[in-house]
Amino acid sequence: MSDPAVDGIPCLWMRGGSSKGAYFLASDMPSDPAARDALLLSIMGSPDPRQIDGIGGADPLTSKVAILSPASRPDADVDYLFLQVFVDQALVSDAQGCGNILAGVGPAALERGLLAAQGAETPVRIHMLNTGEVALARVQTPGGRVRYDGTASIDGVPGTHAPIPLMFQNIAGSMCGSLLPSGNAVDVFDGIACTLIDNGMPCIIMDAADFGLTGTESREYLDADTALKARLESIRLQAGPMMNLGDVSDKSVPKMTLVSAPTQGGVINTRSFIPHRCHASIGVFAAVSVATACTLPDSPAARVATMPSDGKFRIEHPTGAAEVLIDMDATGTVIGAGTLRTARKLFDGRVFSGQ
Ligand code: NQM
Repeated sequence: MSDPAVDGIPCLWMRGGSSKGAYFLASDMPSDPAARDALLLSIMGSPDPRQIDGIGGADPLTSKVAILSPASRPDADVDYLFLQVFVDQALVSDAQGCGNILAGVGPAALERGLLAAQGAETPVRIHMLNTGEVALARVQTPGGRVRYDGTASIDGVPGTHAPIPLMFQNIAGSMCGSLLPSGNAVDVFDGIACTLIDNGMPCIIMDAADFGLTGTESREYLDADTALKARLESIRLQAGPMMNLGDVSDKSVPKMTLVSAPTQGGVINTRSFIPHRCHASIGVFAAVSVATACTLPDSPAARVATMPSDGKFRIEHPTGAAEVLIDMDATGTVIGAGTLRTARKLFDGRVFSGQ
């Protein structure tokens, strides 16, 4: 392999949903995971709170990586491995997926020739290696090229872009083995009622009021509340093993999500910690997991939610709301989910590691 410090590596820098990350082909990366992770830390500039010596944006939401390869199963078009590069720790984790970076996978796979465009819209079946499930993305491809401009908007991202609808099935227990890995809709840790849930993302759902909060506090205000963060971390470390995630001290899951009554006509309001910084909005799979928690009568989420009549769950967050479509069977069990995202190609070139 050529020297990444001297020759660089082909890299697509893209916004996916409300996150931003580097998209690589697996064939351009070291095959040894330890060597790959060391390279990614160097490329992103971690560990450093400012990531000044790398391309990361000094925020967990802009320190993300997608690694693409030809599909390894017949019902998919592309394999996608998500890696979270920690900002201020020398850690790279595959212990979660990412539905926002997922939005850029279809466009990136088309740009890199992993599949061919099919008419004005190309369906892309994405095998999410972190969880083993397949998502379906629809990418606008008029004239055989990916179209990024359009009229769709998502909260947390300025302007409008081409829509990329994402559909998911069988995501319950994606990392925890089952939707409610503890076997309960509610568990109590440190006196706080918690729903431990995984419908695409391991999350712990708690009522903001149980922490003396309204749930409408700003991201900055909550991020400065070190006492709150210590309480959340205590619960997270106790709940992680019960969610079949083992010791989660070095993992970016489970996400810690405070819920409260909606204030903008949505279903529920959220402040999601991912897990140590408050999210500027909310993750895609985290929003699906919160929406699913709203359907569990005993959950802290159900206590504050206003249920929709049409399956459209508007999950409010610090910069607006994320709309999640929830498909339920006759017994009220959630069997599928979907959401609308957009993505944009920002830069295509070669990225260099340190020496
Ligand atoms: O939950 C942030 C994001 C995410 C993950 C995080 C995501 C998801 O907003 O599917 O999208 O929870 O770390 O990109």
